[in-house]
Amino acid sequence: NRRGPSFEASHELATGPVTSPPRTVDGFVREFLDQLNFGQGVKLSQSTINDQYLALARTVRSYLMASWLETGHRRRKNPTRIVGYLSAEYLLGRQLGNNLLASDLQGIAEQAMEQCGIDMAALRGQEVEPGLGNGGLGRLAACFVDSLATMDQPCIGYGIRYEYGIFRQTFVEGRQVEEPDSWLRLGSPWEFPHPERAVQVGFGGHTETSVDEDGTEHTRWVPAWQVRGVPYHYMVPGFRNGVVNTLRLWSAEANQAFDLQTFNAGDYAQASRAEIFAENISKVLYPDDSTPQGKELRLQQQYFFVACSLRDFIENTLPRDVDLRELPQRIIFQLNDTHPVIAVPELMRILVDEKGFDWDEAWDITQQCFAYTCHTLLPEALEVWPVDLLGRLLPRHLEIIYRINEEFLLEVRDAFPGDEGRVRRMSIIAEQPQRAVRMAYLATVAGAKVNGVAELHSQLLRDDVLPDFHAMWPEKFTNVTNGITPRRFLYLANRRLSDLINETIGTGWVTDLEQLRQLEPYADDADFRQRFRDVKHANKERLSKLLRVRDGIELSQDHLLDVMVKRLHEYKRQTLKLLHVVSVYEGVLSGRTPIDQVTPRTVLFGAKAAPGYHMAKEIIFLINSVAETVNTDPVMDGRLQVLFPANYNVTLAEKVIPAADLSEQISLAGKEASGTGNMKFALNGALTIGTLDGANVEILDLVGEDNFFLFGMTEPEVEELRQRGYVPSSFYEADPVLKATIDLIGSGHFTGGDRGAVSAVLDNLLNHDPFMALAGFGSYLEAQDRVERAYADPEAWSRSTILNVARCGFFSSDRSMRDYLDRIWLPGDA
Ligand code: T68
Repeated sequence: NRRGPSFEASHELATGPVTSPPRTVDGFVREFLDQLNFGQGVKLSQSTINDQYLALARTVRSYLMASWLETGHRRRKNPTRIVGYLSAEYLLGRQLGNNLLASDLQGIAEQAMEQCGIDMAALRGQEVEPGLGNGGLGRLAACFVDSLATMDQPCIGYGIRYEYGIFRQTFVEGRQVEEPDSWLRLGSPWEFPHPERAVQVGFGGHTETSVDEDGTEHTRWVPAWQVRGVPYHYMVPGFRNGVVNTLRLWSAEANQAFDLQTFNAGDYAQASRAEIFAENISKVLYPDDSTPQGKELRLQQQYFFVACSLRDFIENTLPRDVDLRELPQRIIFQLNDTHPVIAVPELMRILVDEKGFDWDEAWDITQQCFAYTCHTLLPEALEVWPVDLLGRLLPRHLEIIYRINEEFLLEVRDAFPGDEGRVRRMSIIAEQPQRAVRMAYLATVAGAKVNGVAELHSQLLRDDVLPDFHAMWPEKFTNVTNGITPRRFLYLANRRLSDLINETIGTGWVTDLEQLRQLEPYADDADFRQRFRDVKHANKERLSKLLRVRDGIELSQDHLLDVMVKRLHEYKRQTLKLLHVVSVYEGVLSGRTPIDQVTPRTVLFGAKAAPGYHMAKEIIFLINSVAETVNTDPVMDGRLQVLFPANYNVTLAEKVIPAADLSEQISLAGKEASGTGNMKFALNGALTIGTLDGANVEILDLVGEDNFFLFGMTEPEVEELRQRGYVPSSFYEADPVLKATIDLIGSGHFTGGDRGAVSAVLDNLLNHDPFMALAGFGSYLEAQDRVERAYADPEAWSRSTILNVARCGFFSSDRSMRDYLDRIWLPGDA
């Protein structure tokens, strides 16, 4: 007779609540050893660091599991409108630390590892971050899902499980070399594959139309080929609230791994062609940031993940008994830029072709189910798909887009009779330079709401990018200023500052960041200022240790740490920062500046360039060249250091940002939609040197002019200069410091005498300078002088940094989520 519960009892156990392991050190150790023994199949004594990391991750998972299941159960019982966040990118960062923080297991886990004789820091270091995004847009998505879980708002994050994320950047002789990011190679303990929930996605083929007895037309899409979308689920835990939401990322697989007949006949390559073809779809993240690729594979990725997501929601998540007329009461799909916009014709296709709705009713439903966020202002960054490509890959969707456009243009003609120019301007189909679908227009027409990501950006969106649409539907347009999660970017990244804050005002700020206001009076408390400086100093020490091991770089801890980390883009103006560096060096070299008047400063760059972005790669080479010369020239007496650690990513950001003194946010006004790095720095007690661009405007508003180094033209001034005719060389001629700076670069001083090696960047600056770096140089240098004067007074500087922290609560992504809920997702519920 077997012991243990009877069948009924065990069945009852299986359907009862799932229980977590005991929240004790012993309980944790037991679970960890179980995971090691039964999950990894090793004993502790023989286990590798990777075994231990995987077991630790699975242990943390076990503690979160009950909450995850319970959250799912609760959501199913209580039907509300949920958020379907559709994003081609999620730049998650490492999961272990975040999940320990969310589940409040840090202390227990540390002790448990100690009991097992394991160095927890080494295990943390073993995790490879899932770099499933390029930059700001992908990181924003990760912050948003974190906030929604913390606010107990139902959300499914939908995206792509790229097998290779953003490339790993290395430098070879100062030039960027890209290596594949095989983040899954050592196992990925945070994901749950669900092949049994796979869905089919069609591509290509043709459409067939039939007419039924009462004369109604029915169209059917007959795809030429299909792939399987397999969902992988990730936990998105809220901060210590028992909530765990789900991120559902899709992986593409072939329906038939290989053709056995062909394989048996000996043609192995041919036999697995279908598999390779299908799996290519989710193979790799496109490494372009803020510029669209326009490649067929990219469109395949986009359609693949939205088709999977809509199918998943409608067939597998929505209860069977819900009438699809009620779809808008159950879901709002937020379109994270135009990448998922093909979801609009896909939903129309499902409703009309598959579910038998008539067009008008389907369109009415669809328009309530989508909202669109735009993340750019660069006209060249607005995605368009040539109709021939789209028609070949998704013939039915193209027909649907044509019909949407036809009916939309009727509406335009109705609203603006006789204005054919306007009709042409607003058409979803561009005629020049080739017939193409303007995805931003499609999103604007279909979306219930359209939002920009900072006040200035939303205004420019209304006035410059989509003015005709704004004239037609002013109430559609709104703003939601971006935010960042205080859990990862303050609590986790800056433990020392968090401890100081907790001790001073309590821990309420973690989920209510405006509470940081209570720190304001402490700006005038000398003791507090000293402790604040101690924190900064300790963070610099931590960064210094990391860079020594990671990059073999030495960071001087008594320097002003001046940081510019973000994707490399001309509009962000890394070259302007570099011109400043070279001007300081040139000043000493030429004897204009006595060396003892140079503020000891370390300038730290972090930036990846899109592999195909030639100018950006040249700028990287120039930064590395300048760094090598300046760092080793004895004339500088070690007072100016330029560091450029390779492969800037979320993991490095978490170490760099808390150590920074100065945050460089120097894009040309009207180009950076928002920026979110700017918020992270301010919240960690760095002061900003910046232009009136993106969210800088709002940071300045909140922290006050005395606590922000403002410089440069406003957006209208930029436009005015462009109208007048911008001649960059006239600035070069008129400013002797600028001239000497550029001449020094041009002389080949930084490139071993090779002038050709820098000519592309210099020619571009002197003859085109599309982002007006030369026009900005004078006021930028003047602002840097103000920085140095301010830094010379540590007490006043500390006061400003404390006020920055105290006044930046607004930039919590929890507040962004509140705004989305109030203005877009659940308006009228408030
Ligand atoms: C960024 N955009 C904005 N795009 O540049 C930044 N683009 O100002 C803003 O703060 C951030 O979005 C969040 O709103 C991007 O990051 C991309 O990454 C991207 C990726 C693929 C194609 C186009």
